[in-house]
Amino acid sequence: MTEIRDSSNISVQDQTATVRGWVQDIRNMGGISFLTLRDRHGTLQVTMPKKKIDPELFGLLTKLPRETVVSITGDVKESNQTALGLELIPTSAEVYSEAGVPLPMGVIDKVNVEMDTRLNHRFMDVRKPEVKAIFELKSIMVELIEEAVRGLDFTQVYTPKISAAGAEGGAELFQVQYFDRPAYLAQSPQLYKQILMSTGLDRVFEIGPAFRAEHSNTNRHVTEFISFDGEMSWISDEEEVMRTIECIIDHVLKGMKEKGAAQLAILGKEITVPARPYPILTYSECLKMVNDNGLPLKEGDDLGTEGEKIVGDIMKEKGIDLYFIAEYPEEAKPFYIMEKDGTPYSFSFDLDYRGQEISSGGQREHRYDKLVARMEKKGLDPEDFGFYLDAFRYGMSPHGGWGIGIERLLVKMLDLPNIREAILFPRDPSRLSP
Ligand code: AMO
Repeated sequence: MTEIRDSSNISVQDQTATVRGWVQDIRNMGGISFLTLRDRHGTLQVTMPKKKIDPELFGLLTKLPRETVVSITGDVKESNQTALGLELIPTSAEVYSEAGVPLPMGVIDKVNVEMDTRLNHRFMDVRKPEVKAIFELKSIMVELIEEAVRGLDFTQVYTPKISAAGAEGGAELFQVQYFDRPAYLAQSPQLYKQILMSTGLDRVFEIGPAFRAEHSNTNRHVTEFISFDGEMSWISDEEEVMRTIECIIDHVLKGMKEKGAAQLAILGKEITVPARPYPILTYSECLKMVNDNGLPLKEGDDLGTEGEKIVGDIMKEKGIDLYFIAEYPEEAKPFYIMEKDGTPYSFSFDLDYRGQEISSGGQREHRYDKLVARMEKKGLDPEDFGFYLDAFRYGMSPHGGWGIGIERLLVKMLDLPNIREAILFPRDPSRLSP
């Protein structure tokens, strides 16, 4: 019987095989025609010597529009002309779905297509091996993240994505209609992962969507991204959290090199695994670097894209890709971050990867009175956060955690030019479809 094969597991020992996929290209050279059949794993050459093929089959296969989906059965022959070392001589074929003409964009044409055109026709774009490889790597990355964090005894949790209050700043909330009242899309699991620290589930993680109504049209902001959040109890300082993320990222980078080798080869990329421990800079040190390089930021200012880049360039000269920036002014950090008493600073950090923030976190304020005071200082009404504050009134562990934007992590790892390259169907202020 003829077995179903794909381009990764076909061999001359098969003698006959059925292969399914997309017609990538057809070249008619007079007495012989070649059809390139593409499937998930690669391409296979279907060779059609006119005289040896049933005329009806020859007529069908040589006239198929590019990107038509077919199943082709034939004899497997050795060939020194093809990358696989074999070719298929067809004996029968079935057309599952004929592609329209012209195609909205090419799959193999070496012309530069605008990002917008690619995203509008993402189903075509992902047919390109180098685009598909990115999403396979993203999947491998998530598997490795989970492996690492479970190895550290974290429990996976799911928190609501429709909520009554935001945690990361009012202006960036998407409002939705929830029956007869307004609700908001979750900006992060912040409030819920902290509530869980009062339950005894004292190490939790979540990988899920986060929504930000940010009007930024940049290559690193989107309005929906996947956030990898962790929260852990019984910490004595924020460095414990930093070393935990470092351990996870180290596992991910090493694992990607191994499990993602085939996809990395398609992309022509190499992943470097930095030495540990990752250096910890302070905000004040970074501010000085930035000022010395001509960017006039003041104490308390966000380092911003430009500031982060200056620090990234200085670290790059020292051969350092990943580094923490700790002790931000409390003013620059959200209400849930613990202040460093008697100083204007806080127990907070960011993790930067080649000049871009990919994570932030810190030790949280777990003392009820201080937390309420901090909310008031930030102009928030504690009454709006009753469900959150309750968890701090009846026994809360000291804790801290982090949020990592997984697309930013992937983009930096693979040195991609735009966060949209790492999201199948990105959402930004001007894109809501497909
Ligand atoms: P923060 O707001 O810094 O912190 O977000 C954490 C990480 O999420 C990613 N990120 C984004 N990625 C793409 N597009 C965006 N618009 C976007 N906004 C954020 C970044 C960022 O470092 N609750 C805290 C985390 C914590 O303290 O646990 C938080 O959400 O990679």
